[in-house]
Amino acid sequence: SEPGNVLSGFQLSAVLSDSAREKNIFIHGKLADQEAVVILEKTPIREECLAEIFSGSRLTLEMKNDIYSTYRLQAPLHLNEIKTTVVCPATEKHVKKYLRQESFLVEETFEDYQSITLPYIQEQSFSVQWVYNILEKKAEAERIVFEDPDPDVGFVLLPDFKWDQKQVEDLYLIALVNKRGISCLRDLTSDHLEMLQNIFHKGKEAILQRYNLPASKLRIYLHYQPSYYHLHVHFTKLGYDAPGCGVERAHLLADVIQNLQSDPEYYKTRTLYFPLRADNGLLGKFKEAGRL
Ligand code: M7G
Repeated sequence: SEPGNVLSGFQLSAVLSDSAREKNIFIHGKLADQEAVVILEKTPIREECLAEIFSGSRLTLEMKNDIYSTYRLQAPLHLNEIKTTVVCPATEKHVKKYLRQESFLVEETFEDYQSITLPYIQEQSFSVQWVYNILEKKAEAERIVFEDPDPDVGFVLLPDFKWDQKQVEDLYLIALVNKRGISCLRDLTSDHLEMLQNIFHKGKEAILQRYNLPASKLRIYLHYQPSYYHLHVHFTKLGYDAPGCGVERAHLLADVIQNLQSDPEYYKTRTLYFPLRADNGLLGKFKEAGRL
């Protein structure tokens, strides 16, 4: 827990996006003279808290008409928390990542990947220091749900920071591979099948043990393009619309495994499609190359 209130000196410069339906707001500003992105999000109402909400709240009638009435309910403080994520110091890219923007679908052949995408991501991608911190137990060590320490096929499974772990309805974990230097889907060949199958099987098993959620309730996938180029797999609860789990970016791990089984070089020969947001630098590179 953080001493004091690090956000009390926050100076707002812009709202990047917000959603009344998702009950969140992404803001850009300054914290002690450093650029910062702050995400505020109201959390789901948990069934096991209902009794406490009903008995321990103050209720103010707003209107009553026939059989209809609406109230303002002041829930006990600890049930009225706002999940808050802070990125500080934030780079220009972080600010852009959270800015609401129009998207465009890119068609990337393997040649495009080598000549356009790879040079761009080698120069421009987010630091993966946070991943190394987790793998080296320098951060979030107490949050680890499962670990296979094998240096080649092993991984660390832990809650994604989008998940507050309060309810299984919006379960979201990530598996980070121990092995360094595998940046994304494009790097995968049949040499990595053992690692992928290991994540698939042991990840499902660990989630069943810890959360009592069977594989039939899980969506297990990789993103292409990811935001962070150290190979990782997303595990989310089926039916929960996790941000960014849209069909255009998600590749089911089960399909990835089968594709590599039928063609060891699958991801080095296929055209892959993915959306990029309007001011993404990579989109500019595709335009410059006349590929858009
Ligand atoms: P991605 O597909 O590279 O990018 O997934 P996306 O954020 O555009 O989906 C990276 C995943 O790692 C995301 O689901 C993030 O929420 C999560 N994540 C990012 N960071 C910086 C952290 C972190 O520091 N800790 C944890 N536990 N998860 C993170």
